[in-house]
Amino acid sequence: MLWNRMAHRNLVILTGAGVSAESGVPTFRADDGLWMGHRIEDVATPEAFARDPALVQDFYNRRRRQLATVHPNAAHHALAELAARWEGDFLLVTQNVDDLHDRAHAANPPAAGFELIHMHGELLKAHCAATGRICDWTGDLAVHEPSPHHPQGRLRPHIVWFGEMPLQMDRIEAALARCDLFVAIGTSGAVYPAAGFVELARHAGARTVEINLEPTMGRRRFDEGLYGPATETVPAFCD
Ligand code: BJW
Repeated sequence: MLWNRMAHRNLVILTGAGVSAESGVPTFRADDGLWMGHRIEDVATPEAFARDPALVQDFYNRRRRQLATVHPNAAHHALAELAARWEGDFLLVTQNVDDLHDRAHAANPPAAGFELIHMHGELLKAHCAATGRICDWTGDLAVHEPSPHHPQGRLRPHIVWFGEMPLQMDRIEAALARCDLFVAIGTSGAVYPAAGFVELARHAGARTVEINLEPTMGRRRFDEGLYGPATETVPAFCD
């Protein structure tokens, strides 16, 4: 065990693309900066969707299909096991839009104080552009998919694009304000507001730990770092 569980009751863990990388889901900011042939900034904005809805729907349709071919890895399962036995509050905030954490927790139901938030949305959901109402969506979305919630509405991916407000920020900020252990796993810290969570946790007096393949640009903001593939470091950390 790498940490004293008794000294920490309120835990917040932030995950990013690195936690799903070994499941076969590509990360966003690999060396070439490309994501399925696109710069993420060119497809993950409301402006891109208005300009070229076919390109954006196709981008998310391909990712939704790919999700059916991947599985949770040892890091997702270690976090689910931790959630099953954690006695305090445990907020798992993921920036990932895949459902790999959800599947791991479904196989290992969490204790009462646990909550999972997808702050950047979910690939397997769509929302009505007119009403904001959310529905499950496992297949492809048509370019102008009619909304079941509004006669003139169209469905779009339930994804938080650049310039849009991430989801459930009130709950996340409230948990950070009282957390005493904050861990960021597999995220580059390139995107705000998630990149600023470590500062909110530090302000609350929390111990802060970065777990990543390699030290990130934000390494100095953390008390400690643990480096290597998530499928090895996360189970070791959670043990
Ligand atoms: C491994 C590994 C292995 C690899 N094991 N590790 C302040 C300053 C400057 C700009 C802004 C600012 N505030 C807001 C902005 C604007 C903008 C922003 O941050 N822009 C930046 C480019 C600078 N932010 C926004 O627009 C956000 N909205 C917003 O701020 O609203 C206003 C607001 C104000 C105040 C409070 C609250 C709100 C919205 C951001 C939406 C991000 N959306 C995306 C795409 C949609 C989802 C999708 O299509 O999938 O979300 S962008 C993309 O980046 C995706 C990710 O969730 C996100 C983070 O990426 P992540 O997960 O960190 O991945 P990578 O690839 O960057 O890193 C992977 C890491 O894993 C690396 O470190 C590897 O080393 C590691 N790794 N293999 C362990 N095996």
